[in-house]
Amino acid sequence: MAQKNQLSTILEPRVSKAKPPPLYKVLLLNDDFTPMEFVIEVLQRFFEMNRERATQIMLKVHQEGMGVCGVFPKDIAATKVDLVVSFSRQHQHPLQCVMEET
Ligand code: TYC
Repeated sequence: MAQKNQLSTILEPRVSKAKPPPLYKVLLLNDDFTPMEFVIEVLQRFFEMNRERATQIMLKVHQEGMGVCGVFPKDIAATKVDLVVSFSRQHQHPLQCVMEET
Protein backbone atom coordinates (compact mmCIF):
# COMPACT_ATOMS: atom_id res chain seq x y z
CA MET A 1 0.00 0.00 0.00
CA ALA A 2 3.05 2.32 0.08
CA GLN A 3 2.88 2.65 -3.69
CA LYS A 4 0.06 4.82 -5.00
CA ASN A 5 -1.83 3.53 -8.01
CA GLN A 6 -1.47 6.20 -10.72
CA LEU A 7 -4.89 5.38 -12.14
CA SER A 8 -6.54 6.43 -8.91
CA THR A 9 -5.35 10.06 -9.18
CA ILE A 10 -8.28 12.37 -8.44
CA LEU A 11 -8.74 15.39 -10.69
CA GLU A 12 -10.07 18.26 -8.61
CA PRO A 13 -12.56 20.52 -10.43
CA ARG A 14 -10.96 23.95 -10.91
CA VAL A 15 -12.34 27.29 -11.93
CA SER A 16 -10.81 28.02 -15.35
CA LYS A 17 -8.77 31.24 -15.49
CA ALA A 18 -8.37 31.04 -19.26
CA LYS A 19 -10.12 33.95 -20.98
CA PRO A 20 -11.90 33.28 -24.26
CA PRO A 21 -9.93 34.72 -27.21
CA PRO A 22 -10.89 38.32 -28.09
CA LEU A 23 -13.24 38.84 -31.04
CA TYR A 24 -12.94 41.51 -33.71
CA LYS A 25 -15.58 43.34 -35.72
CA VAL A 26 -14.85 43.70 -39.43
CA LEU A 27 -16.17 47.09 -40.61
CA LEU A 28 -16.76 48.55 -44.05
CA LEU A 29 -16.37 52.33 -44.41
CA ASN A 30 -18.34 54.50 -46.81
CA ASP A 31 -16.73 56.46 -49.64
CA ASP A 32 -18.10 58.46 -52.59
CA PHE A 33 -16.61 56.34 -55.40
CA THR A 34 -17.05 52.58 -54.87
CA PRO A 35 -20.16 51.42 -56.78
CA MET A 36 -22.99 50.08 -54.61
CA GLU A 37 -23.10 46.92 -56.72
CA PHE A 38 -19.42 46.23 -56.00
CA VAL A 39 -19.98 46.53 -52.22
CA ILE A 40 -22.88 44.07 -52.45
CA GLU A 41 -20.59 41.66 -54.35
CA VAL A 42 -17.90 41.99 -51.65
CA LEU A 43 -20.37 41.26 -48.84
CA GLN A 44 -21.72 38.18 -50.65
CA ARG A 45 -18.29 36.87 -51.65
CA PHE A 46 -16.31 37.36 -48.42
CA PHE A 47 -18.99 37.38 -45.72
CA GLU A 48 -21.30 34.66 -47.08
CA MET A 49 -24.35 36.95 -47.12
CA ASN A 50 -27.33 36.51 -49.42
CA ARG A 51 -28.09 39.40 -51.77
CA GLU A 52 -30.87 40.82 -49.59
CA ARG A 53 -28.71 40.95 -46.44
CA ALA A 54 -25.73 42.31 -48.41
CA THR A 55 -27.91 45.10 -49.83
CA GLN A 56 -29.15 46.02 -46.32
CA ILE A 57 -25.59 46.26 -44.96
CA MET A 58 -24.34 48.22 -48.00
CA LEU A 59 -27.19 50.76 -47.58
CA LYS A 60 -26.47 51.06 -43.85
CA VAL A 61 -22.79 51.84 -44.61
CA HIS A 62 -23.82 54.29 -47.36
CA GLN A 63 -26.22 56.13 -45.03
CA GLU A 64 -24.40 55.93 -41.68
CA GLY A 65 -20.74 55.94 -42.74
CA MET A 66 -19.80 52.48 -41.52
CA GLY A 67 -21.26 49.08 -40.79
CA VAL A 68 -20.34 45.70 -39.32
CA CYS A 69 -19.83 42.84 -41.80
CA GLY A 70 -19.20 40.21 -39.12
CA VAL A 71 -17.42 39.31 -35.86
CA PHE A 72 -14.47 36.87 -35.92
CA PRO A 73 -11.36 35.70 -34.05
CA LYS A 74 -8.34 37.93 -34.76
CA ASP A 75 -6.64 35.91 -37.53
CA ILE A 76 -9.88 35.36 -39.46
CA ALA A 77 -10.83 39.06 -39.17
CA ALA A 78 -7.36 40.08 -40.42
CA THR A 79 -7.62 37.70 -43.39
CA LYS A 80 -11.07 39.07 -44.33
CA VAL A 81 -9.74 42.66 -44.22
CA ASP A 82 -6.78 41.72 -46.47
CA LEU A 83 -9.01 39.87 -48.95
CA VAL A 84 -11.53 42.75 -49.19
CA VAL A 85 -8.84 45.43 -49.57
CA SER A 86 -6.86 43.52 -52.22
CA PHE A 87 -10.01 42.58 -54.19
CA SER A 88 -11.09 46.25 -54.12
CA ARG A 89 -7.67 47.52 -55.28
CA GLN A 90 -7.58 44.91 -58.07
CA HIS A 91 -10.80 46.50 -59.31
CA GLN A 92 -9.48 50.07 -58.78
CA HIS A 93 -12.00 50.88 -56.03
CA PRO A 94 -11.02 52.77 -52.85
CA LEU A 95 -13.29 50.72 -50.53
CA GLN A 96 -11.91 50.63 -46.98
CA CYS A 97 -12.28 47.69 -44.62
CA VAL A 98 -10.90 47.68 -41.05
CA MET A 99 -11.09 45.59 -37.88
CA GLU A 100 -11.78 46.66 -34.29
CA GLU A 101 -11.75 44.67 -31.04
CA THR A 102 -15.26 44.10 -29.68
N1 TYC B 1 -21.35 55.62 -51.19
C1 TYC B 1 -21.13 54.74 -52.31
C2 TYC B 1 -21.90 55.26 -53.52
O1 TYC B 1 -22.75 56.11 -53.41
C3 TYC B 1 -21.58 53.30 -52.01
C4 TYC B 1 -20.79 52.66 -50.92
C5 TYC B 1 -21.45 51.92 -49.95
C6 TYC B 1 -19.40 52.76 -50.88
C7 TYC B 1 -20.75 51.29 -48.93
C8 TYC B 1 -18.68 52.14 -49.86
O2 TYC B 1 -18.66 50.76 -47.92
C9 TYC B 1 -19.37 51.40 -48.90
N2 TYC B 1 -21.58 54.72 -54.71
